[in-house]
Amino acid sequence: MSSENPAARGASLADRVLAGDPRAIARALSLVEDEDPAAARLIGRLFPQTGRAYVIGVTGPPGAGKSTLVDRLVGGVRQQGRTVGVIAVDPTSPFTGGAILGDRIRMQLHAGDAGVFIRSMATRGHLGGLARATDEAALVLDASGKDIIVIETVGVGQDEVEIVRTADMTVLVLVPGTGDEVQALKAGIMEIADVFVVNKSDREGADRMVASVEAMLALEPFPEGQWRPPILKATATTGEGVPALLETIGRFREATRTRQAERRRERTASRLRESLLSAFSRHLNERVLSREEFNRLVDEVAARRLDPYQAVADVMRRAVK
Ligand SMILES: Nc1nc2c(ncn2[C@@H]2O[C@H](COP(=O)(O)OP(=O)(O)O)[C@@H](O)[C@H]2O)c(=O)[nH]1
Ligand SMILES: [Mg+2]
Repeated sequence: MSSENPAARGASLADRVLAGDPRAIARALSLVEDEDPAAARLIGRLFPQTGRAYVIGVTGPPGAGKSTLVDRLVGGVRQQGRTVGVIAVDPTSPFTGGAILGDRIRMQLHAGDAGVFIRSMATRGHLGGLARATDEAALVLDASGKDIIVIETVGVGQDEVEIVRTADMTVLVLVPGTGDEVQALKAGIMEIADVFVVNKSDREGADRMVASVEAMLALEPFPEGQWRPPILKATATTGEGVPALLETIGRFREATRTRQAERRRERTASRLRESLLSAFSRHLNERVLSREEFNRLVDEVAARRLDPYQAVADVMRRAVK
């Protein structure tokens, strides 16, 4: 199996991923996470076999109960006879390993069930890279034949919003007593939520939280026939509210079936544009304009001997030759 030739190694690894071999999936995810050059070839092999899985993003503040809820969802999805892969992205604990440890324990819950694969990914310091790694990890799980993929991520900023964009639908998990946080979250995460879950409903203040999300949604116009994000209550620790969430997920999927293709196409366009831009800027830096040359250009422009438009035009002429 182990070959000196990475391309050959990639090939057989791809076949094993496609066959759903858990060890191959784990290996593939490590390559993706490490941004190993072999990952690009592997993804290339897997890509034609992807696009079948339905991807659900689960996001919300740390400690909201996302992992507990995802565990319950995994159980529910398995009861429906479908397979599921989970990617837990936790940029907040790259050093403590707390989340990773927790996810090891979660994995043991489903150990021996080949229909479940759970993996944690920590940040490598740059979230842009993490968004790409999450994308690719979802492709690996998709290629491995998982029907449902859940991406769990801490919803705090724009980068996490980017991660969640990989998903076909997004579940935002909130908890009672964080009304102020609703305001804070509003700018980024709120508008991409397709379903709100007020978790820890066994605690004081769940109804107030529901009311404040409702008040916020009331400000937004939802045209006739457009999906209006429902607000569900749940207690992940007991499983209460989980069947309703599963049912809502199914309803959303049905209601947005035609829009979904459009949504995936938009995502494809934006990812492709990003990749082209980054490839082009790499080309520019590595092949066209050395740092010294760039600095010389800056000197010329700063001294008014060259105008910036001319500078760009000159570089572009060399870049596209
Ligand atoms: N009381 C209560 N505690 C919960 C509930 N759901 C999760 N928890 C607890 O909240 C803590 C954080 O849960 P976790 O799933 O790790 O949150 P995450 O950081 O959002 O993934 C754990 O101690 C859970 O047992 C709930 O519905 N009610
Ligand atoms: Mg978690």
